[in-house]
Amino acid sequence: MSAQSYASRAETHPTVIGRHLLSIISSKRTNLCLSIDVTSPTKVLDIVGTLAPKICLVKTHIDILTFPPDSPLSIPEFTSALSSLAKEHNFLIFEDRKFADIGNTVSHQYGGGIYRIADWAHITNAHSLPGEGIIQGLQKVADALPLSPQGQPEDTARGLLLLEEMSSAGNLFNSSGYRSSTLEMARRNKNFVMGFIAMGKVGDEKEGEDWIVMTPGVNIASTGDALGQQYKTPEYVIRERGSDVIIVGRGIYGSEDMLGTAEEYRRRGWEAYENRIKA
Ligand code: 6AU
Repeated sequence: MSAQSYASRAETHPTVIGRHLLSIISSKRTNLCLSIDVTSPTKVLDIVGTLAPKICLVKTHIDILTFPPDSPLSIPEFTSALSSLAKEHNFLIFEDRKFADIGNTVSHQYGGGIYRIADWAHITNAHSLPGEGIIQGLQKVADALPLSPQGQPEDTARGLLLLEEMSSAGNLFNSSGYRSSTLEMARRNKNFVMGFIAMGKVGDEKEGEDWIVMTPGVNIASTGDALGQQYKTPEYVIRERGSDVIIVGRGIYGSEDMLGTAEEYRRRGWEAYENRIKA
């Protein structure tokens, strides 16, 4: 379990984007990532605009948004509006793309197509199932991003999370060796892999390892949904299991008082962290 503060890890994390995220978490006192699985682009921007002070990260699924011909926003207009909100309110953007193909294919999916994910998402994620080429294919795109003349290094720094575990019922991540092989793959690519999607701490802190772990399947009002999602509380995830970031979707945007509920998740996630580092 990490007893180190977010602030001290913000000085030493091996990736630029990891240091940047940890410093946002520390200065805004929030380890809450808002996951926003609604399908209207304008609604996404409205919700993010309202909840921005409470969050360190917004997690998108760009491919569930609908952009009909009469849509008030094009895809680039949407991503540029989201990027402006991120700059203004000091949070990062995580596109939950869960890449899962060979390196050559994912490089096109990440850098091109209609979404151009690498241009606007600071963080994305991938399955380790296809082997290490997936990391190399994504990193090639990230490394080729141009830095704007007045930009900061973190503006175009990119990071990858590997899926080490999932929250859904009956997932196959416990099959022998899968999780340890995923960790080994991350260890060989430390300048791009910043951490994991997992249910709790990953890696060996005594060996100086520092992975940022983000945990989905967090809800304080429900234990699951009808399609296999399984929920835990912020206290369990952050304090008991040593994760760093809670990812919350329907628990927040499905509630009547979104701002009040987001504040409750922020406070509980933050207190769970403070209790962990003091323990
Ligand atoms: O809070 P929810 O249940 O409304 O949304 C959870 C979000 C969804 C999922 O695609 C995502 O978290 N997710 C992931 C991620 C982040 O990779 C992995 C996982 O194991 N479980 C999960 O729910 O947008």
